[in-house]
Amino acid sequence: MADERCCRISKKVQICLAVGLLVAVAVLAVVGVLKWLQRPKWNGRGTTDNFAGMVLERCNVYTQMLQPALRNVDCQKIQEAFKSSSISKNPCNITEEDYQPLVKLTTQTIPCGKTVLWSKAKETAHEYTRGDREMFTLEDTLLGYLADGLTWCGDTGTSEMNYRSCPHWKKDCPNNPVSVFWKMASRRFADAACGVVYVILNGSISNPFDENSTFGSVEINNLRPEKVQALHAWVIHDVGGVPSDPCMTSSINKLKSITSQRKIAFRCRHNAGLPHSLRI
Ligand code: JS2
Repeated sequence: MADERCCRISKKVQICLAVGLLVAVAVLAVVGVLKWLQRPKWNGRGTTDNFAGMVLERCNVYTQMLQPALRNVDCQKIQEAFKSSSISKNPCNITEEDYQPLVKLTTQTIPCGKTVLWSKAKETAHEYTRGDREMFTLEDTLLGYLADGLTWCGDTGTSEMNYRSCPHWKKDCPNNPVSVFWKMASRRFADAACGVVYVILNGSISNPFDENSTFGSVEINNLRPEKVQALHAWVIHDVGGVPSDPCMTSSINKLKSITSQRKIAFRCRHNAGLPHSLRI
């Protein structure tokens, strides 16, 4: 009798354990699927927090304080145009056309002889133009100032920016909002340049001129020989000095040959640290 009861109890315990196990497996499976569904869609970082607010604030600072000549620019419209460039669009199929409304609202003329390009020397270039407000890197123009350092992307089927992830140019796709923007902006910046154009290069790396860089693949090829008299390269190296003249390296000679083929005069100077003026 006691054996029978004991057997019934152990059967109940076994059934309870089996049901509990099944429930646990089901819960784990649901959690796993939810996590998989919520995983970031892309490999790049998501839209910068408060993207639209940052664009509006930067636009106001630039047009009211840094370049008051642009004080009549409509920053609200610029904010809207920037958002609309990628909102509800496939972030791997962005085109330069998507930025045309923004470009039209941020049109700006840079005087001849005031364009500063750079490659692997962003901070040095900006340190220079912060000291000489008459000279402009792309990031010193309104369009570049709005976007510098920011990330943004949307997605089809939603009117929200994607703050979780955006496409990485290599791991996901090249025609993402940020890469297309900088290629378009760099191309336009170089195309509009006139007079003597300056470029600041990094003499502390083995290859100061890289044909695959934005400078080497986009900007150098969009300088117009009929408007640009010369390209003056400044190769800036660490104060520790360099054993030989960085202007005589194969890398710089490659740049020289490209400018020569494009009928643009070329000059190279090198300096340990920032020169007091690029214009010598
Ligand atoms: C700025 C960004 C971002 O002459 C310069 C600038 O006009 C720039 O637009 O393109 C040139 C620098 O590009 P390069 O030669 O590839 O040098 P790098 O040091 O490798 O800089 C890569 C970034 C160029 C485009 N770019 N420029 N601010 O926030 C920014 N994000 C990207 N992708």
